[in-house]
Parts: sequence; C-alpha cells; structure tokens
Amino acid sequence: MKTLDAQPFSFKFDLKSTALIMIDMQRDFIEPGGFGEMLGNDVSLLRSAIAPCKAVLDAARRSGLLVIHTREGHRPDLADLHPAKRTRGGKTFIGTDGPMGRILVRGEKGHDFIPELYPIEGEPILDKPGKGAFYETDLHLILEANGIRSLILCGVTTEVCVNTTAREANDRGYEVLVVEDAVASYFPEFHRVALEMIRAQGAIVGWVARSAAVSSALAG
Ligand code: C5J
Repeated sequence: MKTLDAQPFSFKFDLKSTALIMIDMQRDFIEPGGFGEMLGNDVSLLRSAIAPCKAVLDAARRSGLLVIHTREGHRPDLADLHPAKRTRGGKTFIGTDGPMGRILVRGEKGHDFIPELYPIEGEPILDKPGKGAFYETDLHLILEANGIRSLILCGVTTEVCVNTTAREANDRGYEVLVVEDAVASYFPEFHRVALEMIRAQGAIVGWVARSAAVSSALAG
C-alpha cells in the first residue's frame, strides 16, 4: 500500500488497483475558438492545470498505472445530443462550425486532446456524451475488468465533469482522489468550493491532494 498526504486525511492506495483518469483535456475547453470560449469563458484560466496534469500523467505512466482519457462530445449526426443540452448558453453551439471544426463533435480538431497530454498506445480513450465519465460509456466495465478500486482524477472542469465523475465514482464504491492543481475551472470560486465539497465531512465524496504529493507517492 502507498500513502499520500491528502485532505481531509491520508489517502491509501495500491498501484495495481488504481487508475488515473484524465478528464476532457480537449482543445474545445482549453484553446480559443472552442466550446468553452463560445459559452463566454476565459479559456486561459484552464491552462494552469496542464503542467500538473503532465507531471501526474508521467508519474502514472512510469509506475504502470492504468491511464484512461475521456473526451466530451457528440456523434457527427448529433443523434446523441439531447435537445436540453443543444441550446445551453441560450444559443446552439454544439455541432456548429468554429475555427477548430464543428464544436464538440467527435473527429473534429477541437474535440481532440491538447497535444501536451496526448494519450499513448494502450491507454483507453472514452468518448462521453455527458458530463460524468460513467454516463453512457463502458468506464465501469473497464475498471472492473482491471480490478480497479481507487481513482486519481485530473482534468477540466473542476465543478462540472470532474465533480460529476467523482460523485458517480464514489456512489459506485471507488475511493476517489482529485488532484487539486491538476483540475481547473473558468470560475476560480467554483473551483475552490468544488474541491471543498469533495473533501468535506470526512471525505464525503473523496480526497484532495497536490500533484507533487501524488507524483512522489507514485514514484516512492
Ligand atoms: C463542461 C467539462 N464544462 N468537461 N465540460 O461543459 O467540464
């Protein structure tokens, strides 16, 4: 067992039963001209998470952890896009043309991962139509098939896709650790409160730790 310095108390995990999930580190959220910017957000606020994500990703790869990458997006025919999601933001953005191709559509440049955190061969990629990584994906099956009990979460955004995934994972019985500097939000206050919500009440959803603590526990 490994132990790392986390909030609200130490997080214990075993390399063989732990997976790293990189959530939605896609151009559409992080680079100008994508979905995040279309919704009126300052996408530069998400860039602070890239270096900590890379540090944890490198440490996870070195220690042989299962690494899974998720992407939020939709089929080119948009048949999997609920009307309720289509017009969020007061307009229709998903599926329309932007500088990086059709917004949040699978196969387009904007839907792809940022180059800094590109998956390598053997790392499963999950395409998800919703916010949570379990909804309409085979994430649970992959985790079960690999004997995974603990999850380390990085990615964007803290209060939306990361938080939804952490809550779903907690309800399914996984031990969840969110890497606080490797997640980011367009809203600094939402980021802070979302992390507090996870670790409050004796880790009611899970644990929170810095990337340096995670990387050194993985290496140690
Ligand atoms: C959002 C996400 N914010 N990946 N998606 O719509 O958090």
